Amino acid sequence: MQDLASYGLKGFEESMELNNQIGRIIGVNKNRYKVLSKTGEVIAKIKGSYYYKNEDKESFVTVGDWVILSISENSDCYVIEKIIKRSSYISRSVGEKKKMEQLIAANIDYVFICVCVDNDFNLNRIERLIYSICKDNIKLVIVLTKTDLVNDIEKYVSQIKQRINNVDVITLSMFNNDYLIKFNDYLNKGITSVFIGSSGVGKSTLINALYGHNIQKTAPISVKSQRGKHTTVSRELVCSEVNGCLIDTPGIRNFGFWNNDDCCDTFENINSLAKHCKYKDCQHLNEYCCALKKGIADGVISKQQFLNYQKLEKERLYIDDYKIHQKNQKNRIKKRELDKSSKRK
Ligand SMILES: Nc1nc2c(ncn2[C@@H]2O[C@H](COP(=O)(O)OP(=O)(O)OP(=O)(O)O)[C@@H](O)[C@H]2O)c(=O)[nH]1
Ligand SMILES: [Mg+2]
Ligand SMILES: [Zn+2]
Repeated sequence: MQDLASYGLKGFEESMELNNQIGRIIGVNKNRYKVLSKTGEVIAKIKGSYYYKNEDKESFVTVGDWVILSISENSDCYVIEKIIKRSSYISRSVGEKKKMEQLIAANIDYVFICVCVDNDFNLNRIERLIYSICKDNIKLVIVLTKTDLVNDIEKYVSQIKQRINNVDVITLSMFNNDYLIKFNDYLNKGITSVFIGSSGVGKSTLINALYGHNIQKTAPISVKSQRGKHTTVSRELVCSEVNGCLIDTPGIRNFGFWNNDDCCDTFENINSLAKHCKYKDCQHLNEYCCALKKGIADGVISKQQFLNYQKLEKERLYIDDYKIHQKNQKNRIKKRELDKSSKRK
């Protein structure tokens, strides 16, 4: 029997039918899901009617989801009947023309943003990740990996602290024995964490160490490109008694914005300064008495941060418009179908 509390199950009190069970998605492979239920690991599919009603099939169920499974007595296939309301989740946008939300992980407490101190280190990208991920119920922590490759790690930490508000930074090298202790303040039984970052930064190596066994494949980075080889190809959740549930993800370098919560204060300094612009609708371009332009000239905010802010705000507005457009389009199609069927009657 599996102890689902150590897999992060908290106070679930919904009544279930006799032949149903609760389980957590621990792996996704196309439309088959690896689920951990109290009797062990099983493979399940989503209930047909549920599946066909939803258009964004790939983003439908994700690692970390809690689900209700039905167990048929005369077949060995388990069916996902329902997804239990998520306490939190992170997602990104994928696709070029037709944008879609891709869920990355659900019911998580921590996101560890892993950044390697070599050519992976880029403040704009770290800021983008934070801005795109920040959510009410999730704590974000930056993990600077492979510190053995540089002599002046504090330089990297202070650059982050200068640019990003209120963020914890962990620095570590797998060649230094103290790195596991650095997670003591965060990880515990029943806590769920997801590790994201570019390929080759050492996510799987770290997860193996926190888990206590080599469960995730790792590989050296390519000598030619100095980048990772995308060794991890799917998202997977493993559970350790001491460090809770750990979700490994494939390397993601570009993280497209989809949504964040109002709690997001990534650009708090810029937003509060912008309130002092003379014009309410100031675009911070060449307007008279623009507080942001003055802020840059006076060195109160950095030009790089301002440019990154503009880029991300543009992307956010585009995605917001896109979502409204998509919703209207769906409503129009629905209405047309309803009209057609009422004419037939
Ligand atoms: N120098 C150094 N190398 C490390 C450290 N941690 C991991 N590595 C090496 O970095 C390489 C890539 O590590 P992985 O754990 O596979 O990286 P990953 O982030 O999981 O990569 P993907 O699965 O492709 O996303 C491996 O050869 C590791 O041995 C470290 O602290 N220092
Ligand atoms: Mg990996
Ligand atoms: Zn302005």
